[in-house]
Amino acid sequence: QSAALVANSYEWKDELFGCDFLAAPVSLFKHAPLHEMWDNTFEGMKVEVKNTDCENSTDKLSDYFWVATVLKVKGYMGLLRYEGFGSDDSKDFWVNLCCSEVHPVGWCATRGKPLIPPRSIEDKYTDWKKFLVKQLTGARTLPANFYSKLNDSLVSRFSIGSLMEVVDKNRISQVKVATVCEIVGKRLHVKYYDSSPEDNGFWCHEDSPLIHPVGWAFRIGHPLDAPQSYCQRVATGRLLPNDTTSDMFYKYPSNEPPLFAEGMKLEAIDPLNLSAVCAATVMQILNEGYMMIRIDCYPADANGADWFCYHQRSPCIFPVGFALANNIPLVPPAGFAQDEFRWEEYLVLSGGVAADRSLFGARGHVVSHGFVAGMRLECADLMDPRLVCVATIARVVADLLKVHFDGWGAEYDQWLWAHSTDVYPVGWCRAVAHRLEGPLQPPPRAARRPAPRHLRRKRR
Ligand code: MLZ
Repeated sequence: QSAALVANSYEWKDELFGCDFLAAPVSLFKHAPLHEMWDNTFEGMKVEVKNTDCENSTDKLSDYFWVATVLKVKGYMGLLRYEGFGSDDSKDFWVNLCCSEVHPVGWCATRGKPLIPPRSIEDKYTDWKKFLVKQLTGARTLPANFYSKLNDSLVSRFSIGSLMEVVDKNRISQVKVATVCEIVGKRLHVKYYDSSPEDNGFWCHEDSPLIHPVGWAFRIGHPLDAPQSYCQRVATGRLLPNDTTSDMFYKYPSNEPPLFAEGMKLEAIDPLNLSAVCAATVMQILNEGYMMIRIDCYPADANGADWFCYHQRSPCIFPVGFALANNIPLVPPAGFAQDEFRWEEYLVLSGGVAADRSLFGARGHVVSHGFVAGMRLECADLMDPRLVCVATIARVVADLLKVHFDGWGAEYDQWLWAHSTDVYPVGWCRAVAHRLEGPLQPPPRAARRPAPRHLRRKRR
């Protein structure tokens, strides 16, 4: 039941103690397990937990428990203090509240496990039983079904072998038929139908807008790379047991008429470099509100291989002037210097027309996601999406987050929608047994050797 430890995975530990460590609350992540009940549930709760402050705590077989209070919650992590320590914080410790390490009060009694007071305070009271009864009267504890609810919330809609259409990481203008080969915490590891054994495929959350049901490309009019038999099958609408269907995927409103038109100019997050907001062009209108967009700074000779499908309701496209208004450096079209580029001049020069502001809806006005700069989280590195890394919110602009990977340069930063399924609360990886990448550490300083004698400077 307890999530397995993943080798070489980073563990949030001492940094959690810092008063300045601000974890994004679990309730802000609508795709995260138990988000609906998490915040305000634990603080002040009493739980039963392993007693590591006892004589034979190093003995692997020791199975002593004690009661503790959850003092603070940061992400999925809880700060615990053993009962009896009063205001003494010297033995406080953090646990991942999802990892079956904490139990409801009464759990030990039903399992015949001994409750033994911590050694450092064993002389503090003579009648520990009386003390505990007093402390526990009227106390809240973990709901008995907590871990079964947690397990339920981890069950994926997909299974190993599920067939879907996934953006081709090597040619972003097409989707490829792919199969789910692994699922960790509702993140799907998919392999393209024609991938070589060395190819690692692609990773994304099951609610990601980058994956689609069988038949999607055909319906939308989107380029597809698939075996011929697949195309024939899709054309006839015949489904096989492993085929995924529309109801299993993230859905944009699809009954709207197309809002944009070919040739319109806009600003968009570069799908190949998420740290950049770029001048872009609508290249083609597809069905159900989808369209192909090209980032204007890409080199000119790609023959459409660099077009990328965005939905007209995507939170990653913006009206002309959005970057400037929000103090985000805009990457201009190829051939323009960043500090010289002006949309007005460029539109006149190129005869282009800016997509009207009204097409982007109320974007940038309603901000109700709750994220603020400085919050810590875990985030998929979408340039290498099998990696989930420790990260910090560097900026919030309306419903966009600029996520910074701790220790890495700003060129690795990612602009993400605040409701992106690629961000997770602190402790998520451990909770679902996904590997977590730690901060990039500066390389150890080269051991200082004394300079050769003839190069040593003379003392004055
Ligand atoms: N090999 C890659 C991995 C970078 C991962 C960064 N994650 C924040 C590189 O060095 O570019």
